[in-house]
Amino acid sequence: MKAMIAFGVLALLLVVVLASRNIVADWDSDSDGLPDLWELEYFGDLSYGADDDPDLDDFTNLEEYEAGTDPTDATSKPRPPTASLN
Ligand SMILES: [Ca+2]
Ligand SMILES: [Ca+2]
Repeated sequence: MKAMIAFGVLALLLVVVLASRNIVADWDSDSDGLPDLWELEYFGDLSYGADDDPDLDDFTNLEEYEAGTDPTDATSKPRPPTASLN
């Protein structure tokens, strides 16, 4: 019986930890559409916004975030839309 309770508590703790990790990963304290962790990883602070383009590659931070490219490296940018022949 004790083992089952211990297992239940452990399972509950695991769920809480996993849920909080997701919340932390998506946390956007300045509400600019860019998760804080992403901004801190690339810029070291939260000073840039979603529409800024600090590496001047013509893609906004939001576009780079969604594409998974480096917003501080002009050679790392989302794939340009392919031209379609009509
Ligand atoms: Ca950019
Ligand atoms: Ca870039």
